[in-house]
Amino acid sequence: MYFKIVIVLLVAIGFGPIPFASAAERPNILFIAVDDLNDFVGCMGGHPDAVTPNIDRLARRGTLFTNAHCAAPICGPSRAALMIGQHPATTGIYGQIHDKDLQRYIKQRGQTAMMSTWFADHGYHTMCVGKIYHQGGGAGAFEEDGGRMGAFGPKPAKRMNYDPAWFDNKHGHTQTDWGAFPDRDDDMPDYKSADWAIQRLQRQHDKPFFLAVGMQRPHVPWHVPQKWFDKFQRDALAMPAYQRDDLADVPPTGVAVNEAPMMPDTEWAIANKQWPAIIQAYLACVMFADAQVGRVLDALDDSPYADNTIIVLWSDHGYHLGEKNHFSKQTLWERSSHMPLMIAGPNLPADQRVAAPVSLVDLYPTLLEMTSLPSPPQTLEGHSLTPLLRDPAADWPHMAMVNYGWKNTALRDARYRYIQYDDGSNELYDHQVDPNEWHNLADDPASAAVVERFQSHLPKRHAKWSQFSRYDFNEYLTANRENHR
Ligand SMILES: [Ca+2]
Ligand SMILES: [Ca+2]
Repeated sequence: MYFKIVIVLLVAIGFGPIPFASAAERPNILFIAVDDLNDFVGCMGGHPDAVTPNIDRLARRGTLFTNAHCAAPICGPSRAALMIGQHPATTGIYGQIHDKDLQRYIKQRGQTAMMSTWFADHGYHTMCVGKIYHQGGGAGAFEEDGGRMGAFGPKPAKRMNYDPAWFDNKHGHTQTDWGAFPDRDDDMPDYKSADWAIQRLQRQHDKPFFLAVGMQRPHVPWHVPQKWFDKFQRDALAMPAYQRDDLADVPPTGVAVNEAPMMPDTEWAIANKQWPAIIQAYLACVMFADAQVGRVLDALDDSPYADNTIIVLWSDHGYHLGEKNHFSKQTLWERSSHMPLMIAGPNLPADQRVAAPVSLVDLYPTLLEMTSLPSPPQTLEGHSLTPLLRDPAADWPHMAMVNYGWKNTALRDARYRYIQYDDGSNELYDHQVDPNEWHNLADDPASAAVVERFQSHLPKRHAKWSQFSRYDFNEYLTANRENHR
């Protein structure tokens, strides 16, 4: 009794745990996704020439997770894992999944609530625009859905830099292209998505809201208006770290699994003198997306909800821009899984950085705790981030896990990245001395104890590939492997 009174007093004078919402005054949630955004963000330091003033100010407003990872290094399974709160190794959703198929999966499985529907079932008004699930609003997973506003378009009549060498018999053409297009920002889907979100922020809401805004740049094609290209001097840009013989110490299965045949590779970009142009285009798209995020943040600040809204910003995975002879996500390496994650909101400390290894699957339990909502019927595999929001140095015994296809897994702790493929071959990188993952230590006898420790954290069970998740993606990984035999 006496102890309780002391705690209450401490909280009242501001020394206690962060007081998360009581049921009566639940905060709103502004949930911002930026597609294919890696750490080329000012506050993350992934590229010295990146310009992202709006995302940077959001980071200063709250907590930036500097070692955050997706659950899968491609759009569909990453987003499904986040919204179900379970890893692909549990759900079997390893490949792309159409929104309607995700709904079918949920229905067939039963006893499972996606995050957006769970919030709607518990008193929230849920709204979505742009890309949140793989194709947008999750086929009815939000009460109001503004759609994707034209998805990755508009596109020029003729591709600007596409090379037919990327044509893949099985998958056809890639979206990959770059260059200044169209003329005006307000022709861009993300500009229209921001408009849609701004209109919702200007409304009177009589229930707490969950507003999800999914920006679609910097996903390919890297087209934005000329003015964004003009912010970067192409020939003065820093080039990502690249070592020509880097893959020599990667097991053959790793070389195969981590290949994206529909994309240019670094050797192509060098031979065709396109690498600086690609970097410029990606940075231009990032800066454009940042500007649209800024418009939404400004609208929140001008609204009655400025002081009672949790803001979360995340990307669905990272992106290689030439590192390891690779452009795209679709690898188990650090570049593909490391992405921005930041959380700001009422009663939360500002200007914090957390270096603990965290995952996008941690968001579901985090937001439930911050809003005092009950747990959904399924077991959430993530861990609430609130201890780290309260104290960035809090004990965090968890690793971040990435699944890419059946039984291919990466694990990240504060220092190392461990990768193991379905045939048992593996990679180990020490980020303390090797941030570019150039030196595979897996076969080094001195690393045996570290490898063993990571192996004890691998999933005990790998769910079989779900019939609802595109299996041609598995065939694609298998075909890659055949090519390397
Ligand atoms: Ca993506
Ligand atoms: Ca290497």
